[in-house]
Amino acid sequence: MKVAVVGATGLVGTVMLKVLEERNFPVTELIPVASERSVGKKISYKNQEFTVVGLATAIEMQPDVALFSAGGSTSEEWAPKFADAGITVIDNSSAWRMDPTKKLVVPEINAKDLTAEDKIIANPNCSTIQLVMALGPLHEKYRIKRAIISTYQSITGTGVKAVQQLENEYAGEKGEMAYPYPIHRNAIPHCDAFQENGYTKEEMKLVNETQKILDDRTIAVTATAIRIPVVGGHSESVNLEFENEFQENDIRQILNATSGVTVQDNPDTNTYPMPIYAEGKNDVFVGRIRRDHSRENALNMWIVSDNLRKGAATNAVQIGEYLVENKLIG
Ligand code: A2P
Ligand code: 11C
Repeated sequence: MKVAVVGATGLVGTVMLKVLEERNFPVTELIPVASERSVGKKISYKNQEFTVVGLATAIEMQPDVALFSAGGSTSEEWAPKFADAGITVIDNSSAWRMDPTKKLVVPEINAKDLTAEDKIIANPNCSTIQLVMALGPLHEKYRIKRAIISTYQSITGTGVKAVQQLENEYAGEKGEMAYPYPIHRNAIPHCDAFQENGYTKEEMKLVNETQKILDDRTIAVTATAIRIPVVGGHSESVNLEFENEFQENDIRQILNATSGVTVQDNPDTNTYPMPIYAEGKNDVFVGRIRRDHSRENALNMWIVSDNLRKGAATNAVQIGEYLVENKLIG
């Protein structure tokens, strides 16, 4: 496969390159793509050097697949141009996710919907991916009526500027601010822009993308998204109400049997998921699984995952793997 990585110099693009290499994706030629500022720079992949090119050159080089993570406006403008040239785009931005003509894919849940005709495939938002990894198999068995989510999100979700802000604040130095307030020693109840309805875009992504991926608009979802001074991954406190009765141990068993999910749940040994341990891993970790005694058929749990991996790069590469394995590209 000739593989283009658009945004190869960025936070997610860098992890995409790492994940392609780690998972031994069948890359015959790598095409790193970034803005005009970076054209000519060298990127190392499997101990070989590749030269960064611009978007138009990348199309001329005719890759089989292009993984995009260069922001929404780049995807909006360029993904259709790649697709028109017969290149399959796996897009990590929010540009195409809610477009009814595009598939929004978490491979463990809905990759089976993909066909060779899907030329722009959307990769969901990080906090949505880790959520549906746990909700998907439970919805299938017990039917989720309602989900209440509170997130504790890593600064890496905002980008390099936010990482720099936290580092400056640790060092007691002034610098550019990615957030309207200090993030060190703080919790900011504001991820992405506010919308007219009083919710943030991040909160509405959790609502809309979850319903689309689980293919059920009747699930009631509500969310509060919080930014915290953590680097390694996003955490989520999740309350679910099911239509059907369940046993706690069956929930653990179902989640443990789900590919890509690891249950870490033992209060006796202080075992529960945390971002410092999820960082650098591809799995979604679930713990603190317990019945919510305040309502019928209700459950609480805690979900943690590396937002740059399963929340972005790993999920995109897995979509690529599915396309290769099922001969939908190349
Ligand atoms: P560059 O490094 O040349 O600016 P991050 O998500 O970490 O902010 O990174 C964004 C990525 O998207 C970078 O690789 C960046 O390249 C790339 N990018 C930003 N704007 C464009 C653009 N207009 N065309 C192509 N790539 C872009
Ligand atoms: C965050 N979820 O942590 C965001 C980052 O729609 O892909 C990714 C934004 C997106 O702030």
